[in-house]
Amino acid sequence: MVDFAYTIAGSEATGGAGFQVDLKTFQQLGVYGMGTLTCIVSFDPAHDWAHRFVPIDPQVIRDQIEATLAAQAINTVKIGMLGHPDTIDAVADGLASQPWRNIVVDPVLICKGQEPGAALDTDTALRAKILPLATVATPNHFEALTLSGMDELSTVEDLGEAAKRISDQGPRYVVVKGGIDFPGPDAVDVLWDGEEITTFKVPKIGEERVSGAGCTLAAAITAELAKGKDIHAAVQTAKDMVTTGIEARVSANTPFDTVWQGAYTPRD
Ligand code: PXL
Repeated sequence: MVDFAYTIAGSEATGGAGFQVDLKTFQQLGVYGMGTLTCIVSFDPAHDWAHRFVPIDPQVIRDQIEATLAAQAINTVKIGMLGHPDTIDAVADGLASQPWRNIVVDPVLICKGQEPGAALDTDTALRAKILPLATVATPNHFEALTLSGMDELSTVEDLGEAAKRISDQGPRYVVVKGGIDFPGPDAVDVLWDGEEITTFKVPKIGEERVSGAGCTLAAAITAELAKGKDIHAAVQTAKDMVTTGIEARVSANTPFDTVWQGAYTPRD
């Protein structure tokens, strides 16, 4: 029997983030991917790869969610980039239309290369309407700082404290991705499961940002939860997939190399 995973996310046309990454990750992990587009991001090669952002009409988002949920009994969804308060309303309504086993929220506040604080009303709506619905949240370093209200995240204890504070806002499980912004030689992620902190650590592969690492991690957690894995096993598989995907990264003319999900072979 096939397991289904659903992504509600934005398109990033070069394949280095968002919807494209989610579907590649789902496929590689052996789950049937379904998806609803929230926005279209087209980098601008003539202007330093700046983000050109177009939101999808909220009614079209509602229609996509309606079609997807009518087609299959789906219990696991990943929420990626939303980008506009009207999008957030459409997605919150869609989520409220049925019960879910797993709602994985990757709280995309800004993309790489964007200015922090570019869209404060969107961030506020995300925190008010989407984060409380999450069963799992996967903030990166910047998002964890913003959502926890902490001044710095420079130790594993800080990452754990941020995860707990974010969990207080709704999500049962919080995975904070330390990434390249976390000081030291290791790429550190922590999982707060409501009772304890688990640390996932591998040596950093280079000191450069790689596009798609965060999306891949959250999508892989989603796929594994869809298969019925528990959160600890899901995060471990996701971490292994991201590490392998960064080792095999694809270079591009964009400012960042991108993760290659196809390099990872699932163990089961
Ligand atoms: O990495 C965050 C992200 C998510 N989704 C889309 C994006 C980006 C960053 O560029 O474009 C669609």
